[in-house]
Amino acid sequence: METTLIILKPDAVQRGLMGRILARFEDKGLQVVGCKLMKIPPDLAERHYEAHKAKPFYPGLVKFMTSAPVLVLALRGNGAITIARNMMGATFGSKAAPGTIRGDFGVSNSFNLIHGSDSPEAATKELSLFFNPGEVLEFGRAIDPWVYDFGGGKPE
Ligand code: IDP
Ligand code: MG
Repeated sequence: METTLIILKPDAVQRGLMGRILARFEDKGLQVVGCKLMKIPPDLAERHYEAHKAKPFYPGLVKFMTSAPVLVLALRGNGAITIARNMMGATFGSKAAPGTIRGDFGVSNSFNLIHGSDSPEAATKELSLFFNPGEVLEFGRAIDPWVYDFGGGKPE
């Protein structure tokens, strides 16, 4: 099972879209194993987007991400990282396909509603940035035997 770090960005929280976006992930079968409403401090936003430090949009991105509260989520499932990225859609709201979160809920390229880890390495790093030890939980769900086929011993 993989765990990915999702952030519902300030625009998603301000526009009252948290529930509708989270419902998509729950409907898909991904498990919420961590959840935190927070205002990101500037140093944390800078570390989270470290890879983009040299990009022209970096200062604006850090300003946006720290401008108002966000909802930080840890989502778990088989292939959760790729599943969540596909559900998010392309980076720019203007280009994201209909049916995706960015494609359905926004038109802006920088205010694009959601962040999701893009690799297992990024997920490990980002989860440790936003969650303290013990804040990402391990628990079974009553629906798990219907979400996954466990006939072969592991979830399919
Ligand atoms: P991703 O969020 O789809 O992984 P990245 O390329 O990692 O996209 O960029 C991180 C974030 O930086 C984007 O989600 C978006 O908010 C912002 N961003 C990326 N490219 C641009 C740009 O060209 N103009 C303005 N903002 C951008
Ligand atoms: Mg990225």
